Amino acid sequence: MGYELAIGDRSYSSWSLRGWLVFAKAGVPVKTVSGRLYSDDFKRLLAEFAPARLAPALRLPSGLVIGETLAIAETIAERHPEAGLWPADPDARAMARWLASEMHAGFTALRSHCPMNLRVSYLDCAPTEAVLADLARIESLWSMAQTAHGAEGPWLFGKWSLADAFFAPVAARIAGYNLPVGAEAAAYVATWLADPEFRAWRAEGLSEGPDQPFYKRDWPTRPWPGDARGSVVNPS
Ligand SMILES: N[C@@H](CCC(=O)N[C@@H](CS)C(=O)NCC(=O)O)C(=O)O
Repeated sequence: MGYELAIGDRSYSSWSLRGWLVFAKAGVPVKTVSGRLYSDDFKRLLAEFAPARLAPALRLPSGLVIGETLAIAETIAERHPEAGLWPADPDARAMARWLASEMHAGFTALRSHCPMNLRVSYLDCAPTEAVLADLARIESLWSMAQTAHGAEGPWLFGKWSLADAFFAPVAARIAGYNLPVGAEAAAYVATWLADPEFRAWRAEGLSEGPDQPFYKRDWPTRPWPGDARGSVVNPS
């Protein structure tokens, strides 16, 4: 038996995206089992992963079930050191753990005003002061990481790391809700929009059935800001 990961809608479940990226970026095979959020099927699916109670939930080859994305990420990093999921440099690794943890625990204004929705992009979501404050904090964390450790590539610590997994849905929100960010942050968002694994996840989510009414907003929309070939039309 290999790894089995329970996930929610690919279009809406930001934590499922993070959990799945851990495997996709590590190149570790995983069987994903998905259900649509708010459905009885989803409740039945998660019941099979009890006592974990939210998506993503991971069943290890031993049969042990693990809940919480941060624990899943740490577990796979520990079991597959060859994948280099955390930065090799100890200072960079400490900072990457900080960023992932701060994302896991915070940014509630952004998360509630702009729930991840990979099916639509809004022109203007009327961000509140609290949302703008969350964005400013995120930009300062990204800038700190990239200034200190980002010289070797477009990710937060140069090479892709678990810190990036935790911020993938944030990048998707900045794109999806047309949130105002500076040039550095916009470039990081563009990196995610062009990322092959992110694009494959998003494409699969588009065919998972009708839109979930919970995520519908009345704001004006625009096309999703990434064209079919992966280049970014308008990252901000
Ligand atoms: N702290 C959890 C959050 C997981 C979470 O909120 N998952 C959502 C989907 S994105 C869920 O399962 N919602 C179903 C529910 O609330 O019943 C983690 O890090 O994994």
